Amino acid sequence: MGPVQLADTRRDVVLRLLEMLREAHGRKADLVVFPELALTTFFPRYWMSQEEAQARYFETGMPGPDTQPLFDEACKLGIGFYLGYAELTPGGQPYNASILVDKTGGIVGKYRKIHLPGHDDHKLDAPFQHLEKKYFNVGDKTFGVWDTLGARIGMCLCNDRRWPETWRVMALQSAEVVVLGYNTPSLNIHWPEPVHLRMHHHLVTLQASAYQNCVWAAAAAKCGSENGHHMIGGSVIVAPTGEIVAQASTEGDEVIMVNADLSLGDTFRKHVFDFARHRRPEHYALIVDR
Ligand code: ING
Repeated sequence: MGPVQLADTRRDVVLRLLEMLREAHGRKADLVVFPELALTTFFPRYWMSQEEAQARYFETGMPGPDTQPLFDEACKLGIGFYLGYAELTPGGQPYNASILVDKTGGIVGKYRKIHLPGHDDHKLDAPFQHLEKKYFNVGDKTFGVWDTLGARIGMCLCNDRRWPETWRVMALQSAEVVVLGYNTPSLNIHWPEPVHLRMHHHLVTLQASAYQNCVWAAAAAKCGSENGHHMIGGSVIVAPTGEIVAQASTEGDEVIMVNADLSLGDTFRKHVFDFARHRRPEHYALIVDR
């Protein structure tokens, strides 16, 4: 998905999401993966008060008036979707959240981002901020897997994909597919990182994680330049073999698709990564204890 500018309304964005949903349906897709924080610009790049952020960029209801058309169309077309958005709970708690919606337009799963990158202070000399630690709580439940749309589907969000624990917790729940959205700035504000490394780390992470956990991975970027702030593209679908089977080539609204054979993960689960036979959790305590 291409950029969302500060001036773009949720209505503008939902019209774009509807277009992509219809194109995916036309290509016989069962599930569409939209990006993280898909309804607005990536606002954690800006310093503002919690109150202002919540008033401008958070959803107090899902579906809400602006997103209801997406649920209605999905139900009419008989197609499910993953959507990332900023959630403000009825109790006033803010999360970077995602939902899994089935072919009846019902929300079957909810996830709240666990690995929040960046900082919570105002970095005055930085070209932009990355304030997820300021605007969001850490997710309140672990990575989940849901039986829907004919598969066991796990969800995560953006930075979560960089942490091996994310994938293993879902694989230990027998996930067959992991879906995620992301917003990844091209520029690293902490050290002079060559731009090509952003894409390399994004892809190598997904390829290794899909292979090591015997899952299909589908990652959807919000990318391109948002009010002059560029984010990498590279939306991709990776097979359990670790091979990239589809990758976006633009930084605009673009649908990539694969007819995923879920049994492709079986041989890896039966042999190389037969967790029951080969894993030795008695030696892994440091991962949880530290
Ligand atoms: N964005 C980035 C991501 O994990 C980041 C932040 C980029 C962290 C590169 C480390 C390296 O893709 C979000 N929203 O998590």
